[in-house]
Amino acid sequence: MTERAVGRRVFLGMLGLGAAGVLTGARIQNAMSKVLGQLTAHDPTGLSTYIPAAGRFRIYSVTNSLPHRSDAEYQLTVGGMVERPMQLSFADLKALPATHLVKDFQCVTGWRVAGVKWTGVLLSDVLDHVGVKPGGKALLFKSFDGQYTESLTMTQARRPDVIVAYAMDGDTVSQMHGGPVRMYIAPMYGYKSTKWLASIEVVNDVIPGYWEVRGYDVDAWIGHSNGRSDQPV
Ligand SMILES: Nc1nc2c(c(=O)[nH]1)N[C@H]1C(S)=C(S)[C@@H](COP(=O)(O)O)O[C@H]1N2
Ligand SMILES: [Mo]
Repeated sequence: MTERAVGRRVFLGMLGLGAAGVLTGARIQNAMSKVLGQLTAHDPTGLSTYIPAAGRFRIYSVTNSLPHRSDAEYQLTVGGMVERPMQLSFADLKALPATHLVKDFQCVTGWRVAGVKWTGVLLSDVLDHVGVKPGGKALLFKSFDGQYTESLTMTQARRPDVIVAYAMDGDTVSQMHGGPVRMYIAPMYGYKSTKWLASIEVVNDVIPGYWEVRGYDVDAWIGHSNGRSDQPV
């Protein structure tokens, strides 16, 4: 495949973004060169992941860019209404018990990727690690893209299919997919799963996230929200 053909296909993939973040102008060039740089540097043969097709991920970023943190510099800040506020490095997260899930990923715009392998730390294990104070009833997630936020109730957060993910399909979570660390909230539409996760704050009430103040349901159960009837995950 020629370099030109690769670029075209990646470009077409990005056009599949829909309302959730079309890359434009100079920013396309910037994001494209990063994507292509990443492909050639780390994944010269794995191109099919990025080619738009049924059953494939689309890459979304509301900031029109792909923020970067290396594994070595990564820190997850966990604070708010907790006994022991802390910063967890990539190594700290990997030292906590690992949870493996094999589950679909479903976006509210309709695309679904079947049987994705996810590895990470149960969010409930992270919460136990820091100790939730009485009155801590919800969570606020923030991205190091500086814009994206999300929310969960404490009950939702403690489900066994909600993880702080550091690996995906047998590799680290790529920059495009929100690495080094992103959320994966299996039973809810993809917008609940914050990419480029910077912080988790325990709060006393749900604070609607980026897409939720723009009209999507706060409780984003797959098949039971947003007027859709997809098969639950
Ligand atoms: N920081 C951040 N997280 C995000 C988004 C985003 O634009 N920025 N998009 C959300 C949406 S709508 C979906 S469907 C998934 C897409 O994940 P992917 O880009 O790895 O396919 O990420 C979610 N998390
Ligand atoms: Mo989405």
